[in-house]
Amino acid sequence: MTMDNTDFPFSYNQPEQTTESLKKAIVYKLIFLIGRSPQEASQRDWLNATLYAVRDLVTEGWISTARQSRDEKTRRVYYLSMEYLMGRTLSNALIAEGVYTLAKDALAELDVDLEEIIEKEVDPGLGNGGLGRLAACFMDSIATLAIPGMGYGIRYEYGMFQQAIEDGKQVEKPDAWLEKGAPWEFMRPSKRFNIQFGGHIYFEGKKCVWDSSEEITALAYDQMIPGYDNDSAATLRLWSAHAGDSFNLAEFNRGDYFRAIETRAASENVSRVLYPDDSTWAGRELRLRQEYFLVSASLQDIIKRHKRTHGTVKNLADKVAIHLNDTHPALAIPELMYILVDKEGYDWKTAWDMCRRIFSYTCHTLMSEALETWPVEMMAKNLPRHLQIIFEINDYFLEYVRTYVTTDDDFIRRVSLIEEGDTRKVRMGWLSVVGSHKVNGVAAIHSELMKTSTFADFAHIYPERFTNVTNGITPRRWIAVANPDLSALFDRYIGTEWRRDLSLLTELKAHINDAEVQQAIPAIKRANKQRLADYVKKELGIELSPDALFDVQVKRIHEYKRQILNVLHIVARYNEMLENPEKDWTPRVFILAGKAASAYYAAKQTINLINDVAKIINNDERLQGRLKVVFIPNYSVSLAQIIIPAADISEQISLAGTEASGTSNMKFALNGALTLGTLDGANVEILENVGEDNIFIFGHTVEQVEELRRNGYRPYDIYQSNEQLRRVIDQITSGLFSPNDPHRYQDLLNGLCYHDYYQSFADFQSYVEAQKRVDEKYHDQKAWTNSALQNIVNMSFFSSDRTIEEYAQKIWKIQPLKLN
Ligand code: RUG
Repeated sequence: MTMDNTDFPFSYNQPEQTTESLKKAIVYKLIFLIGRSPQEASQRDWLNATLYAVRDLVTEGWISTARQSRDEKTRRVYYLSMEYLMGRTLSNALIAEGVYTLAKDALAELDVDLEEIIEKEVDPGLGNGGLGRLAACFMDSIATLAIPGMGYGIRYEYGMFQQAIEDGKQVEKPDAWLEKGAPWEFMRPSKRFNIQFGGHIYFEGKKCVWDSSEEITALAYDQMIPGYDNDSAATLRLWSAHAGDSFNLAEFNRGDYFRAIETRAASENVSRVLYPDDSTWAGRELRLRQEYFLVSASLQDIIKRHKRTHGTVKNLADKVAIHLNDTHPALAIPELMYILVDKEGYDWKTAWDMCRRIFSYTCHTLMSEALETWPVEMMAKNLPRHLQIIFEINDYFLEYVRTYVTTDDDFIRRVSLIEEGDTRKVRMGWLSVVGSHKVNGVAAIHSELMKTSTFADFAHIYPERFTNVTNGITPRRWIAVANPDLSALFDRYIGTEWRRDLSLLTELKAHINDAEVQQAIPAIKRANKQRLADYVKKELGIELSPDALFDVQVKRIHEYKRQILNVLHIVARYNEMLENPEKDWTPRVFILAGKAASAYYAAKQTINLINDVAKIINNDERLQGRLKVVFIPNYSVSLAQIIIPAADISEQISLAGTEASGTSNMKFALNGALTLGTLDGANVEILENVGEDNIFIFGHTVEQVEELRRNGYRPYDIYQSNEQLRRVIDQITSGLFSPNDPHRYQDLLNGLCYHDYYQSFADFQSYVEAQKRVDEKYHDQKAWTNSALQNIVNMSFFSSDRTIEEYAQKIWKIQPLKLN
């Protein structure tokens, strides 16, 4: 049957929603999809019924956007990422569809509280931290801007572990997020691809044949990402591993039925669990297999879709852009070569030219421990043909370098895709640069440093390839969903369109001296602080006053992020407060949250120390409640939505040159917190946008950090000369905070006193002084409110819509759809 756009047979034309229609839809889903009557429905049943009803509102626009992009044969981008931290769907979707209030009213008529059921939704932790959350913000912007494209990832059965704190220590519990059902997703039984592993290769004349020994099926699950108020939605396709119909025939034929079944179960391990490492990686075979699983399924899907639309792969590079979110999906480069050369019969040069036009790569780090390298042997065992392709890419590349750049052996050894040594390794960062037409860093300073440090040799070979696209965050989730009171204030003064166009915030500048705005800003902050205080009271039993200054550091626990510097200052402040109890101390609450990778000893020790310090301080009556320390367990997107709007101070205190960008820094500032930070990552651009009077900058610059390293940094000298610091270290050493286990922090302290790779001691004094400036400013509430406002109104640049527009124009060369 053929049909044109007008007789699309399933066009249901969702009628304009009313409270009544939404109520009906929810009850219908409850009864006919969930199988419960309203009388016996649980909160979760109501949640799922509402999700199904709202999903219907998004679906038609989703289908028609995909159809339009197919009909118009537009160029598309495919975003490949091992991580997505999407957050809960319901509130975001209700806002995108403009039916939040309707749904609230409809449910109220059914005696159900919308906010309560929103809290019941599982927050899938399919990512570690900044990188995964960035991918989620990008999907939201891609949908809102109607950029033709989709995201690909893995549907891990177990996401990021749930963190519990027991006796001050982190304990990891499995995150079986799927057990509660996933009503937002669509299973796609027909979208399945075979993924091969292992075996060997041989040549038939010039043609290479890969005879694999293992096959797994990748099965697609789609999620709709609703665009904001545009009747459109993007797709996030997540792959799940299934044994499919494949059996180990040898075992089966030997009559070993159970072994054959066991093997099937083992092959499904590929999508079983997310690796909980952030900014570091462990060279484990299962991770390599996961990366290939994502890449192979996605590329097969892309090629199949392309052929269906265009009937050929000849114009693939004209119509397809594939973006690599870090090196994790870098195997996509040899995979495309494998498809083009071995399957489609292209000659090497044509295939390679296409490849380089198609791929682009974002680097999210400078730290060498985060750059993946895979042992050649491991790759040979799992992906023999891909290893062979990588060797061939390397031969061509090094030939190019020798011919056009230099014959210096040392240089050539440095840029080779293969690291020589006891164990030969494939350098995935190098492969990503060589196989892409554009490589970008994620903040201005980071992109510059990439060219002078990690990728200096490559910037010499391909100077035009390197560029910057500063990260951004979606105002839909980080203001509209997370901070309804601030959203309402924006609506009153600048209208509602800021949700789609954050540059409209500049219009608020004309109103910042209005008495109402001046009163509203602290009132909104106070209400958000109360909301957080209620949460802390309920979950941890700790009483917090919303009149205290809320000083917040929430992010993965990592030495380079220097939570330890925060703790050292807290103890120093504690000492000072006890020495000068009569002083007019600004009441402070230090709030920390974040997960440590399960095998990261120093990070776990840091969590323990924070909790030990909190216990002593929170119970010391001499402080009269003017100092509190809280570690909130199990940090997640939904927790961030409560914590970030409540912050007065945003701690962004990584050592200069280590945090590629940071994105929580942007969320905090947009919600009116003042940054206390180093000149690192996007803090630098936040400073440029908000002005130096509205931010607290401290610490060494990148140049000073490097100089200190060059000249031999001796933290022990600082320990000896800085009395305040010495006292803090001595107190921790003496077991003041861990009386039952006085030596608990010896390793951590030795590390600081004798190595201190991230130079916490070097920045200690400057940090303490900056904290004093914070106190002073907070005493002047009017000045504080003005600075908070300057932060809010100057955040337009940090919208992920701006970021995605830059990617679309500069890198992907993609136009938004003009939605029908
Ligand atoms: O550590 C970086 C953050 O600075 C950055 O903001 C974020 C998004 O670009 O990515 C983080 N990151 C880097 N997460 N993993 C890595 C290295 O694989």
